[in-house]
Amino acid sequence: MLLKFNVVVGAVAMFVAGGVAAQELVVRIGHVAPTSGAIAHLGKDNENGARMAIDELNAKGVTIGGRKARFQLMAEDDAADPKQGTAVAQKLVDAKVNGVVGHLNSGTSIPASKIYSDAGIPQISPSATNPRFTRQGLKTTFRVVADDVHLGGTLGRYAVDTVKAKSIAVIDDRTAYGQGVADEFEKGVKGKGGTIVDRQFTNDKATDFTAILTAIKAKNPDVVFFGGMDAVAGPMLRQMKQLGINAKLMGGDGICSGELPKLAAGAMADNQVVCAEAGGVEGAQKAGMDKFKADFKKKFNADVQIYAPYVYDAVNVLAAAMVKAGSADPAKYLPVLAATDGYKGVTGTIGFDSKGDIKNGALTLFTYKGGNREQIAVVR
Ligand code: ABU
Repeated sequence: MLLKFNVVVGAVAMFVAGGVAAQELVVRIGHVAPTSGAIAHLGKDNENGARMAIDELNAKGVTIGGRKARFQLMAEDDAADPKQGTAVAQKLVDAKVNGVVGHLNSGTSIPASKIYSDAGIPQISPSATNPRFTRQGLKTTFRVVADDVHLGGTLGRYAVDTVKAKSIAVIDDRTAYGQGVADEFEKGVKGKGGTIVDRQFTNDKATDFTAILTAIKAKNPDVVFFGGMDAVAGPMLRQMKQLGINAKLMGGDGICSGELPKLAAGAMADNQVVCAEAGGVEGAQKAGMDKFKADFKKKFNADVQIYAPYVYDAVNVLAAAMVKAGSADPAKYLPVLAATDGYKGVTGTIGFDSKGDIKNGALTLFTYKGGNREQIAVVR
């Protein structure tokens, strides 16, 4: 009798478990950033932004097309290397991800975008700022930050109009991002009648800048602009100090991290660095960003570096489009994603233009004092 009862209970449990499993919709979100190499601290920051969004979506409970969704993060490391970037993009496509947030770098996001596009999978970059990313005519590429035309141009005009620089030297790291943002900076300077006295280049793995900084020192610039990432800018600041170059160092979002003072190891003077994040909030929207940063610190015991909040918003924008479309099938929710407008995120209001770029993107100018990043202004 007891044996008979146990068999019946077991069958009911299996039926219930099977029923629940059949109802649940697993939604795979790919995330790609360099979590190894010189900018792994930025890659981990981005990845944690994705993890935070996914944990919250699962805790809240989201229904898509009448089925309870369980979001799954598929995090990949591209090491900021274009070849590894395309390899992990193919891996995510083969795993049938429903959407991708990434990659962190323009140099990896651009070649990977063709692979996602061929598979019809939406990709939102939270940090790749090279304009080419959204100008390839692909329907699957989106970006929740401003691009380098906006970023470099604004910094170039700021160098002449506000910093009052009379002579400016430019260095870039020859990456898609570094060279592009430096070119746009130059255009901004020249458009305001400013003078570029030297242009030098390095690479994204370099640690010795003696030759190019010695050449620049001979031109005695007020400002050195660096198109590249914080892992190179930190040692560059140290060597500027060793060579007695007292110029300001300006740069785009790639140098504008919380880690830069540590990477400069005490060689950064107060107000010496001026950089810009390719987004920003002000007024009433600041409270949401402040809360995000506090929650992030509590969850990961780490401060936001730059783009974790943009990754968080990008994941939530994908989820919102799936909910609205009633489907996580990329072909079904892609048109809804493309029509995103007025989405209220922690990084501000998100809507996409016809290219997939953020509408009315902001920039935030920062300097550093006492080793801390301090906001100068939010500009559009
Ligand atoms: N936007 C700066 C870092 C990422 C990139 O565009 O390569």
